Amino acid sequence: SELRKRLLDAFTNSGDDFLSGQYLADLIGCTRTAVWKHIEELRKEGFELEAVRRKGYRIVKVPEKITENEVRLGLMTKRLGQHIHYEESVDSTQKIALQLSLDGAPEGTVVIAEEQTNGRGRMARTWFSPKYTGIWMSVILRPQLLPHKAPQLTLVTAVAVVQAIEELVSIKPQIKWPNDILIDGKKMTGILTELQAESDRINSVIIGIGINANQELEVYPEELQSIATSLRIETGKTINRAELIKLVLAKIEHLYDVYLQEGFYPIKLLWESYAVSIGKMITARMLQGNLYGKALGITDDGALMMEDELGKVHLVYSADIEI
Ligand code: BTX
Repeated sequence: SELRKRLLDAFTNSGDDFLSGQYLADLIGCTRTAVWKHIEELRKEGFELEAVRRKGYRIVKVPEKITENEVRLGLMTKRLGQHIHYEESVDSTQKIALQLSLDGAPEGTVVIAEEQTNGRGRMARTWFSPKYTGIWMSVILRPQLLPHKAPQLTLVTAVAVVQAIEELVSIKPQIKWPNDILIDGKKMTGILTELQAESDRINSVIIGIGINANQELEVYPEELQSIATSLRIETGKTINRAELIKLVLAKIEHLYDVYLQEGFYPIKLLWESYAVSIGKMITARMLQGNLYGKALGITDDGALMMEDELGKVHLVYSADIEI
């Protein structure tokens, strides 16, 4: 906001000096309570502020940002991430990536933002994407595949993200069909695949990945606190987001190549090895209604196979799963 900007400008100009609440209130034309609220907001964004009675506030640490050079240095890919668009704040990286793809951006173009004000989930849901703490990115792929295969790329991506996390922090997350990555049943990553296609060919697939990296539990809105988690919450450590981005891009590129050359089968095996629901009784919530049954596995197309109580096997292509 405009007030926040002026507050930060004031701190920029004050260097190591403390600024009192009253001084700040006069400067930006609001109450001291409002100043205090803005300070709390800055803390949630990762700023560390020292507060001393009768002196006021000063900034002792600014949040870490993802820099272009940091991502470029040591990036081990040939295509993914060769073109990266960085944004401080966007409504949704998916929207920017879609526009870039319509403008002819090459395969592998990536959009990364520090914050999304209108991050998107599936089925018009929202994805909470607070500033400086997560990985909010969209990757443009242009596979020569029939459009109905595009959902498989969600599963390719899910395996890639899990492998990257395993390698970086030695935790083994689980995948919940089709697109959730969980730690101990809590959602740590969401993947959204959006397709631009004609009837028989894909123009682009835009893969949106949202990874909760460095959030503390308090920053989540109340309704998410019981269902969401971050790598920081799980490991107690601050994650270097640029490192994780590089790893994720490298793993996606590798698995995407395997997929293009050998088909879905090798991906399916990997995916099943991380899947949390296989063999369990689950409820699939779909537009047509709910289905209760045992999750058997996924088909070679990436659909979920479920056996109902009468022993009949159903294929589920789009649903929310409850375990
Ligand atoms: P989804 O529809 O499976 O999940 C959305 C649901 O997850 C929400 O309704 C809410 O309950 C919960 N949720 C929202 N935010 C979070 C969060 N930060 N952590 C855990 N749970 C949450 C999942 O959709 C797909 C999300 C993709 C997000 C990426 S970020 C980069 C790209 N740009 C964009 O706008 N979306 C994608």
